[in-house]
Amino acid sequence: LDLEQRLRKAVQNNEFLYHYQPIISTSNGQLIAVEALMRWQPEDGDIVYPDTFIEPLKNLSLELRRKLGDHLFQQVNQVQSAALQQHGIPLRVAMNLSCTVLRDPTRHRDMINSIARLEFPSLINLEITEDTLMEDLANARALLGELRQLGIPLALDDFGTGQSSLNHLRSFPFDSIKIDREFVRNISTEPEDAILVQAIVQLAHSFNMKVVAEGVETETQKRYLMDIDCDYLQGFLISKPLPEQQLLELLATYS
Ligand code: G
Ligand code: G
Ligand code: MN
Ligand code: NA
Repeated sequence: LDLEQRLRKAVQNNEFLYHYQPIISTSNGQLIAVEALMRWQPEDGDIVYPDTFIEPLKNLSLELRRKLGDHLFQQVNQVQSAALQQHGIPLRVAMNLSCTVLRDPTRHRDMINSIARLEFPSLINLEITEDTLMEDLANARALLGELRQLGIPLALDDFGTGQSSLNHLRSFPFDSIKIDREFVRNISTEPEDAILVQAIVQLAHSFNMKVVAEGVETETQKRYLMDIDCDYLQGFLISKPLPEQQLLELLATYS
């Protein structure tokens, strides 16, 4: 079977799942949200990461992509319910906006309806990468505006590596930006990157946006990010992305 045929079968068999990576606050160390990251667990094989399937998934039929979306929202609903029941934690989940959803206004409805049907619709954040945003500015403006009206916080993802103009920071209703791990990686070795990250934090704050640093792997990076008043941290130093059960166990240590 070629990849596309295998993906078709995998969606039919519900072989996709989310792993969840914690995002913590620099001010008090509390877990403020988790990012849902897609994984493929074939019935008889090793787990597969999104770089091999995100693009080819876009070629599946509308029906299958809808089925996948429904399945993933069901998982989010399940982990949020379990977090509340087991630990009394209202778990905020950040989901990544797919560019196929963005491009197709009929799927804007799907997205809004899927969120509305959750038990905790107000505990969803959406992340949109600079490149996805740039691909379709008109549709982005429509969908992001609607989501914002529903009270869904929006993050500009992979900030600094994409094609977006700084102008979009103020013309779209973002609540936060996520600094790409490319910049975070070199904070302690490249003075220019350290300066850049500090400038991004200051710029974001002056627009009343929060800042998440991605890819935080070392204590040195964490210390620097705290020194320059970065709001939130995500990365292997805090936690790698975890399967649902492991995330729920980790939540026990936060409650
Ligand atoms: O966790 P990982 O490194 O495998 O994720 C790589 C990238 O794949 C993420 O940064 C994100 O852009 C993309 N990705 C992961 N999960 C999803 C998802 O559910 N939807 C979309 N559109 N992209 C995702
Ligand atoms: O949406 P986005 O592409 O930013 O998703 C985050 C991706 O980065 C995920 O694939 C996740 O597995 C990966 N990741 C998360 N934390 C770290 C980290 O500290 N270091 C590195 N190298 N990758 C990370
Ligand atoms: Mn993301
Ligand atoms: Na990102």
